[in-house]
Amino acid sequence: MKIDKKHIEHHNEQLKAKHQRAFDYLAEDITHVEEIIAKLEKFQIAIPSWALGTGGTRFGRFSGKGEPGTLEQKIEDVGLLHALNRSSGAISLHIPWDIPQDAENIKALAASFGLAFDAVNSNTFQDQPDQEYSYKFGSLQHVDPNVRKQAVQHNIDVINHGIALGSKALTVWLADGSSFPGQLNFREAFQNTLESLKAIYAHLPEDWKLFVEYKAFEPNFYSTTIADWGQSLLLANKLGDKAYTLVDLGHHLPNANIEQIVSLLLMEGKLAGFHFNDSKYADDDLTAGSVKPYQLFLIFNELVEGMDARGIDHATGLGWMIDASHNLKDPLVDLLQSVDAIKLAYAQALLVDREALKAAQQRNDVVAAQEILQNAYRTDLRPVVAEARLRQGAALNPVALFNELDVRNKLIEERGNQSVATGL
Ligand SMILES: [Mn+2]
Repeated sequence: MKIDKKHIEHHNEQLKAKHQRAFDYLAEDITHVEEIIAKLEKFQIAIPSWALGTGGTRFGRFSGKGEPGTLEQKIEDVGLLHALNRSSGAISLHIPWDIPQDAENIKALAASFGLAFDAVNSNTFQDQPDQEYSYKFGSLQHVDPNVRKQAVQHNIDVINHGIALGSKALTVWLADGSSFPGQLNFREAFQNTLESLKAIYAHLPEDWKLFVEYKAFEPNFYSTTIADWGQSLLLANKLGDKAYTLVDLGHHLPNANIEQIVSLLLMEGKLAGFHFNDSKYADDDLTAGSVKPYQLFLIFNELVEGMDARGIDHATGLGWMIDASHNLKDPLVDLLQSVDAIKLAYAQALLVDREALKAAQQRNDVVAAQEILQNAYRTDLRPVVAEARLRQGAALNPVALFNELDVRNKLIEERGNQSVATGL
C-alpha cells in the first residue's frame, strides 16, 4: 500500500493548532531553532531489511501477520515508514536473505518511494543450503583455508550486489570466536581474519567503505575474534583508509562508556557509523531510546561535538542505521518509535551550549557542566522534531497516523495471514 498525501495533510490539520502553540512556546527561547530544524530535516536513518518482520528469540518466533514476503514488499514497507516520517530514506540489505534478482527494477522501485540503498551486509554466521563448507567453527578466521576462501568470495558477491544497487559500503559482522578455552589460537584467528578482510578490501570500489562491526559475545561465549572497538580499530588501521569501525549499541559488555568510544573513534577519523537499538543487558535489540534515553543523548552529544570538530557533515559523513529486532510490537510501529527517539536525542545534542560547556570544562566546573548537559536533555524538544517533520510533508504524529489508517490490517488484506519475512 501507498500512503496518500491527502491522508497526511488531513492528519496534520487536526493536530496543527495544538502543535503550533507548543512549538511557538519552545522556539521563543531557542535562538538557533531554525538551524536545529534544518539539520533534523536532513538527518536520515536507514532501515535494515531484516527488521521489517517479527524477530525471534532462540526459544521461538511468534510471527506477525502481513509481513513482507519479498524484497519488493520490504522496500514497500520502508516506503511506508518514509512517507510517514520523511526520515527513513534508505534501506540496508542483507545477503543472502534479500538477493535482488533484477537490480534495475529494484532500484527503480526504491526510487519511486524516495529510497536509496545503504550499506550491504554479508552473512557468514549461518550455513546456506548450497554451500560447500560449513561456518560452524568460524568463517574469516577458520583454520581451513577453503572455508576462508568461500567466506571471502561471499563478501565479494555481496559487494557486487551492492554496486548494482548503488550502495557505498559493506558491513561485516562475524560470529567468529570460540566457546571453550583452548579451542582457538587467538593470534592465528586474528591473523586469518585480517588476511581474509584484506582480500575483501582489495575488491572494494574506490568510493566504498568497509565497516568492521564488533560484538563482545554471542553466539560464542568464551572469545569473539572481533570483540570490541580496539580489535575492530586494529583491523581497520591495518586495512587502510576505506576501513572503519562500526558501533552497534548492543554489542558491548555491560556499562561500557559508549560515548567515550565514539569520541575517540571520531578523533581518529575511524568511526563508520551506528547501528541503533537499546538494551538492558546485552544485544537485546530493543527500540532505540526505550531503556536508556539519557545514554542515547550522551552519545549524540559526543557525535555532534566530534563531527563538528572534524568538519564532518552530520547527515552524510557517517552511516546511520537501526539494527533492532521486534518480538512484541508491530515492526513498523517499533521502527517509527526508534527513528523518533534517535531524532529527539540528536535535537537535544544540537541544543547543548557548546561554548558554555567548554568554558565549564576549562575551569573544572563540574556542576555547571552537568547543568548544561541536563538542561538540554530535560528540554522537551518533541515539538521541534515534529516541526521538522511537518515542513518535510511528514505526519505530525507518525505512530498515530499509522493506527488511524489501519496500515497493518491493510497489509494483511494484501499479503495474507501467512506471509512471513525472510531472515533467520
Ligand atoms: Mn549490528
